[in-house]
Amino acid sequence: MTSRVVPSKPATPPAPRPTTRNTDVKPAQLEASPGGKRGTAAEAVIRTLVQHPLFGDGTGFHFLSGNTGSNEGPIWQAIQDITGLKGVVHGPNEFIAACMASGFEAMANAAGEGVRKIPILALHAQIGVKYAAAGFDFLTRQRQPCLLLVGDAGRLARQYGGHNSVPDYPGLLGALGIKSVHFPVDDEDGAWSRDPGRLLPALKAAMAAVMSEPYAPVAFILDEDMANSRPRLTPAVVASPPLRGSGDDDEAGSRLEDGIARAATLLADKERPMLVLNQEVGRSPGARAAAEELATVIGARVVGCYAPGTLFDRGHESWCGNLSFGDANDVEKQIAGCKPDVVVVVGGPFPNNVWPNGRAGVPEGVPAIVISPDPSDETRVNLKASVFVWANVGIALTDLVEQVKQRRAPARQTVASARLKQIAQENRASLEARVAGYVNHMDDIPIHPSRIARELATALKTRAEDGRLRLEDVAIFDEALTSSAPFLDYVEHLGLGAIFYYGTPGPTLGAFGASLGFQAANPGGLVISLLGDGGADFNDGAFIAAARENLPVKHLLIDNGGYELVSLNFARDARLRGESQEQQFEAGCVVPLHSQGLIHQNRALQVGGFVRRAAGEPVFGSAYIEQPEQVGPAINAMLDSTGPFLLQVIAQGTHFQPKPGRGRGPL
Ligand SMILES: Cc1ncc(C[n+]2csc(CCOP(=O)(O)OP(=O)(O)O)c2C)c(N)n1
Repeated sequence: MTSRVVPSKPATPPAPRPTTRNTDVKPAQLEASPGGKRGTAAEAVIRTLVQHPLFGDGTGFHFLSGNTGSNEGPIWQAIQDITGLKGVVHGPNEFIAACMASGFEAMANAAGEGVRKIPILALHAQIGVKYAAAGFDFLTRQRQPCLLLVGDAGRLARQYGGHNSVPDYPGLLGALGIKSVHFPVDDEDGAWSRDPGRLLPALKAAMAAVMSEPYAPVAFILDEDMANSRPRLTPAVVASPPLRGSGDDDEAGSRLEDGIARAATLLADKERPMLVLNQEVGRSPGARAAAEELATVIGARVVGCYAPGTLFDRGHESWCGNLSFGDANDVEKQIAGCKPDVVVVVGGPFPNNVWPNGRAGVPEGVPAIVISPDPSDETRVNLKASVFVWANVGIALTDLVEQVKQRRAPARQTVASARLKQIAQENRASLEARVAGYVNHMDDIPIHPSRIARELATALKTRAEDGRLRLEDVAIFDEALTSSAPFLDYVEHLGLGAIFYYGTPGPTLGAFGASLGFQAANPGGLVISLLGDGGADFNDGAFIAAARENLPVKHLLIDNGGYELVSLNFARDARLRGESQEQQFEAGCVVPLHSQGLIHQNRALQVGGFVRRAAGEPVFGSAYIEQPEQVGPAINAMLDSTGPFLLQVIAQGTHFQPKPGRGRGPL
């Protein structure tokens, strides 16, 4: 394929720019004073947090990001004094900081041992929370525990009658999916209690909320003047709550037992069960192993819903991939296409975990079992659960497998095993067919995403085979959107299932920040961030964080010169209007969403601007390529680099690439 709009094409691959570790970037380590320095209320808050094992290691944070405004001087002062900034990764803005926190949580709690580390975001009430709102979408959509530590102008602002410029601040947070606890405490009668003795109980309440299932971000909002007061409080010790379903509440225990018994009975004689997994599986102890065993025992088709993490063995015979979201009834259509006779929804409802679109997802007449720690999931999105199991999904699934085994006739296992073989064969055949289709595009100019995907997967496989890396140490954050499909296909095709392959939870374009959070949670790991040029437009600030903090993420930018996904949506709208194929294509080519113009940002040059002060050398490795034969060498240079790296590949849009004679010509 050729295009008139491809700019200059260097004949030989450009030499990659230097890739050195910027070890001299950080200033000398600040001295930590774990006991505090100034006796402020803010110090009591920070000391209470860092001594809790979910938030810190006693001296510093596991991960704290954010960005300050005018109202939390005492909080940042306390962070610096007490921790010496240990665990702090400064967010260049609140949006990026929120995405980083999301990535950190996803990676830090992915080992199947449950929630081990909770990130903290320190923000400014007036503006910071608003700037972070798009990043909160990552956190709330994935039901991630994250503590927001918000500094508020408080009394000062109220004196001017301009409290946060939002009349209902808790309501604003609530609408964004965030519960909040405030200090001073807003008493029932509308008075503000400023009793310092109530500060740490309020903090404890926020910590308990963020540590408890169902997980979600929780804000603790502290007025500046209170943070700055000196009540000389002793830091509080806060207990971690038990998982839902593991406590010693007899009534809850027998309700759980009853629910599991009914679910097991329903499953025992089904022919075509389907398992829909959500992200709760990833962060619940034992849930993944139990889900895999359940799938084997009942011969289920397994799909991921809002489940971007590696929450299931992608090499398992039952694995059918992630559901896709586009039209409102997509999930329903895909599930109906499998003709299930029962659907088990694990860890949250669908099609949308947080803001339901009102569609049940499970086709009419098919019984559904919903397992979730969130009681509102029983009826969310109009899903009428035949059985609802209210518990941590690891606890529930582990019990459920045992109960199904006890209830089921032995001959059923033979049937289930045969069905699994058939599911695996079907999936393998369609994967092979897709890969065969990619082969035709290997030499395309502009470069086809499948060429990049094949080179990347091959390079990782080669390095794993010759011992240069362990696949278990590799994470891919995939926000390549319309360029994404071949990446996961090649990872599966080449048997690289051990890679932590994380599809974006969307719709926020936050991969840059989230991948930095991955790296912060796994400093020795190899993190590859796949993203588009549209995504890059929103995330420039993450380059700053990567360079300053020396977070050596490999950013692989697939630059198709347009907003293909948005264009696809425009084409869909044309289809819904009843327009012809030709008209749908024209609708998708709308400029500038699909510009493919001659002038664009050479981001490889851009990140070359991050230099060591002493020598003026770039600290951010980079390369910019346009030719298919450059892809392999550039990917190797990227993987060989020790610091942050940006590889920008000028690629084709797979749906709306301007064809010769149509679309935009040279400017
Ligand atoms: C923060 C944010 N703003 C706007 C959007 C709307 N949006 C969805 S996809 C998209 C374009 C993405 O373009 P690109 O990353 O190049 O991927 P492509 O669609 O070309 O595959 C935009 C702007 C969004 N998801 N997130």
